[in-house]
Amino acid sequence: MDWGSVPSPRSPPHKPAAGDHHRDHRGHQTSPDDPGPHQHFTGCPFFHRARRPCRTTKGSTAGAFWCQWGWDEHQGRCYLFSQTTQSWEAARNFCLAKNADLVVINNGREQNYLAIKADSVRHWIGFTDQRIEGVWRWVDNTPEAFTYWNTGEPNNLRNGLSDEDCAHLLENGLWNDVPCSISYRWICERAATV
Ligand SMILES: [Ca+2]
Ligand SMILES: [Ca+2]
Ligand SMILES: [Ca+2]
Repeated sequence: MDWGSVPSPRSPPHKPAAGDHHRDHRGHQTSPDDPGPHQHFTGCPFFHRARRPCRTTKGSTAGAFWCQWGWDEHQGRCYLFSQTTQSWEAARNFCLAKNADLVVINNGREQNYLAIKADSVRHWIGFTDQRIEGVWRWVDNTPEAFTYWNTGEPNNLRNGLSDEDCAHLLENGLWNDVPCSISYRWICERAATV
């Protein structure tokens, strides 16, 4: 990366790690899954972050977007990849509290991006058949136009206790249904700010 005439940074940018909790400059406790109220923005030089939003231009068609610190921007959407694990319901509530929701995968391009970012770790997505067995619905009621199920899934395999009613990304990026009470990482999605 070419920093041009910018002086050498005094310290490297902070990269949150699992279990890494700290307090930000306003005294708010933050965590990897809850970046807190920093006025930091992805895609900006780190020395720029605390001063004002910087804007990143994505290609020639998307215009300028930004996401709050801790979120990743892609095609005008912001994504938060959790560092901890929770049940599907708790993960969804986390996203809703961030004015977001569990990720809705609309097409192959979004699927490819998410599979790469998930880095072979299982993550909840916002797809469930809890209401009517076998009728899969996105959390935002997006029509089921794109699916990427693993071979033989969804199979609603009964593990003795409950149906498999919540979907997640497998290590290979394909989807599987499992009981919603299992604890996995998750991905939140919301619109980027233009
Ligand atoms: Ca989406
Ligand atoms: Ca099911
Ligand atoms: Ca399954």
